[in-house]
Amino acid sequence: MRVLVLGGDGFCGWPTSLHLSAQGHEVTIVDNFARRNADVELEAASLTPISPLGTRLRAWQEVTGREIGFERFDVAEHYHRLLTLLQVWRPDAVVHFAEQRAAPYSMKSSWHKRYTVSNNLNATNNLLAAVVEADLHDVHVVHLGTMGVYGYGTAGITIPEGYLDIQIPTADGDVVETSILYPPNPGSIYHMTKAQDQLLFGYYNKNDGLRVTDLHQGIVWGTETAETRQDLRLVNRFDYDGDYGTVLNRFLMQAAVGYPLTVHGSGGQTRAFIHIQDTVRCLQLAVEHPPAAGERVRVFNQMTETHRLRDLAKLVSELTGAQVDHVDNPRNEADENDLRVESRQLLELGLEPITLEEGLLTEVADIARRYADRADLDKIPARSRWRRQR
Ligand code: NAD
Ligand code: USQ
Repeated sequence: MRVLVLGGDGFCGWPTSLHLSAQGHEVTIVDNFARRNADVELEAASLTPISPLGTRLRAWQEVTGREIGFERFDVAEHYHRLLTLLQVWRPDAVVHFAEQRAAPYSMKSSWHKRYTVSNNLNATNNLLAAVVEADLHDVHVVHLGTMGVYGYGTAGITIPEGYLDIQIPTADGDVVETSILYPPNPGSIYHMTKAQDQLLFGYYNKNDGLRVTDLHQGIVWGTETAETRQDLRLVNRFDYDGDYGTVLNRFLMQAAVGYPLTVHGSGGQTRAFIHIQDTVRCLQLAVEHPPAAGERVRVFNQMTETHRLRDLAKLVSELTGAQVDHVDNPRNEADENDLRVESRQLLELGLEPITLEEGLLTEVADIARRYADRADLDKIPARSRWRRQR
């Protein structure tokens, strides 16, 4: 298949592009390097020494003989570049990673809120409008959404895959049965853009019959995949800073450099997780199994397990001897929540989940230790606050 990967230079997009290419798909990446530019803005950098994209692509060709194409433009701004690419290249599937993905970054200031909303919603709307204008009604749009659209209160039920079956009592005493999008309850401006993306998908699916799979992904951990391990120039990024670093990778990195693990508040928050190797496998499964024509937007919960943060910190501490520090929580979020998630559909397509086990945790901590001299400890504290301090 021909697969266009929007945001293919990022943490999930790069290993996904390599994995799809390794499976024999023809891949072209689009990226505007917004993520690399955010590193410049934040004076932070990936713990692993990532190569420029040109070097990455040449290395992949040298190692495997496979070519991955690249177009540099902004999906949210350069509509006609996107339209022309779709018209000329005519992909079978478009994987859409090209959004600002960090909740703390989205909450840093009004500029960051406005940038995140305008980047994410315009990128998604431009893609959908361009698919319609290019008359590519069979193309399969695969979007990376987030588990965070459901919110992190305790729902008291197992969170379904996207839709909730409900019964509504009518005025004449009957009951109407219907299925609605699970009520969104986003916890940051970033998560809110993903909740709004869902409405865009629903609308274009209803009006234009577009085929869409929305992957509600949990927090990704790990860094390397089978493909990125093949050459140092293919190494994936490892974010650890207070804006882009996600919790489990941060704990593993902190343990590796002897920094006390930064648990926000009580650590009673429960979240969904998935290893990066499973992310790329899920993307392959989603791309290779498009929804039928006329099917409603398909939603998969792309996660393999849930964990309470203080349990994760304890596990990492027991493995590495790291101290655990309960710091003030800069976010506005529930201190404790339970989380039960339905995630059958990807398993039915053949996913064999990689779950948290010592070997893998140690491997990630080893990578962090290998590059510890690149760490800037001043970038570790999470300084973006959800509420203005008066
Ligand atoms: P990332 O920031 O590393 O990658 C995103 C890529 O998209 C970057 O290379 C960036 O330069 C590019 N990009 C952003 N806006 C663009 C635009 N307007 N035009 C062109 N390129 C643009 O993020 P990631 O961790 O790889 O996440 C990818 C997707 O997966 C995001 O949509 C994110 O919401 C979702 N997701 C990530 C995680 C996670 O834990 N990393 C979990 C759940 C969902
Ligand atoms: N947290 C800590 N200590 C830290 C960092 C975070 O306790 O040092 C806590 C946060 O307060 C939060 C939880 O860990 O309760 C998760 O934070 P995170 O930064 O790991 O993840 P989050 O902000 O939710 O965002 C990440 C990705 C995002 C994706 C989301 C999936 O950056 O792109 O959508 O995970 S999910 O969480 O399922 O919504």
